Amino acid sequence: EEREIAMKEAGYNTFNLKSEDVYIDLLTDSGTNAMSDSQWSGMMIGDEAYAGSKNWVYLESTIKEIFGFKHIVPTHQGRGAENILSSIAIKPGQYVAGNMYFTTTRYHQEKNGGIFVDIIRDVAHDAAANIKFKGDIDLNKLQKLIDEKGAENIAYVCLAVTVNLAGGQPVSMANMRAVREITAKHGIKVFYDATRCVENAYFIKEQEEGYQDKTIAEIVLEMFSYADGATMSGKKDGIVNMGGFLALRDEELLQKGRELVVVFEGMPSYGGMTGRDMEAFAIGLKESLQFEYIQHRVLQVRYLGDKLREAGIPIVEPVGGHAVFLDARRFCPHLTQEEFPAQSLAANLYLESGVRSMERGIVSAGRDKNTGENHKPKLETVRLTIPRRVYTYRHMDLVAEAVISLYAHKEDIKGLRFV
Ligand code: P70
Repeated sequence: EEREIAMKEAGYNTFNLKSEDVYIDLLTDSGTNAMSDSQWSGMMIGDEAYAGSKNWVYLESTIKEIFGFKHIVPTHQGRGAENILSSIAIKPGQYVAGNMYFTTTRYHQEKNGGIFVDIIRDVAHDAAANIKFKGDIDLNKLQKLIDEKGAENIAYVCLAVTVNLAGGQPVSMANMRAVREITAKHGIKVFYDATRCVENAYFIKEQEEGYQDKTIAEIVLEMFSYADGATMSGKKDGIVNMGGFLALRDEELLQKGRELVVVFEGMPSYGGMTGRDMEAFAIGLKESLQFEYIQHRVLQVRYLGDKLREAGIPIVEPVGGHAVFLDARRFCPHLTQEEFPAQSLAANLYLESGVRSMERGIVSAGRDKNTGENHKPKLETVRLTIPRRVYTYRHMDLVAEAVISLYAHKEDIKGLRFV
């Protein structure tokens, strides 16, 4: 009864719930990580100087070492870096090609006059297709875009590792290398969204030929050797609650980026983070590269996915790095997309169990600016996102039981309408 009241008050929108009304919180893996004892002790040595904090010196050198980039601009979180990159690297009217979109990333690209083009392989839009490296860029689509629009009209390629909205799907090293080769021929820059890059590296080690004997650190370094720069939300694979950065090779872009960070984020030696945040971020990045950590992370997510699949629950295949996505189209075949099946499924999962999840479908996709019509994405999903180092396998059992028991009476899930 309490959950019914809470969900109604939240307008059947899981974002509007109070966290104290939530039992197991799988809304996101962003900033919800548990920090280690080392990170907490790092918090105690915060150097809160306005400029030149020693924690910045440490964070900067750590990022340079891990990713191999020459220049780092700190930001308060990922979207701060996206704002700066989009402002300095896009001329109005230019195309920005990406392997599917992410909401904040695409917003900043479009706000700066960019025209987003999705060049992910088609199969990434098919929830049921169980194939490796589903996040790969379709090289033919990339080549076609260059041939049709001209290299000078493409601002850059934005390559996300992993692809969040496709289900946390990784990109293969072979694909990153090939994208580099094609773009280099035409002088087009490539910027990565590094947000979940360590999870991506784990998949490469596990599944791509020739990488089994490499360390996660070696794989990450090779991945970014094919990029001109990157934006990162530290709130995911940085294992912190807040933080981010923009990495660059180009001096000219760096100069422009440093000018903008001052007005949007803070000085180029903190960018919206406190000294203690920067210390914890640097330590978190190092910890994320430990094989035992990242293996546990990815396998815990997969454990939940396996349990659901075995019970016949329709999920996005294969299970990605950060979440299990319920396929709301197959879960609620009695609802049309305009009845917001994923939104309703997320609300009903909360009512069933107190588990909070996130809609990733027609509501998240937003509306056409000009016509006001809903964008209708092919993927209509509910994301069960696992925070890092927070929950146990027993919690995963409970989540699986909740989904399975809801599935047994799925016909009761009603559609929603906007009021
Ligand atoms: C999520 C979060 C953030 C994110 C991301 C990728 C691949 C950049 C960012 C931005 C938080 C979120 C954001 C918008 C709507 C819902 C949820 N993803 N790139 O839960 O980073 O949040 O630090 O600005 O996934 O997936 P930041």
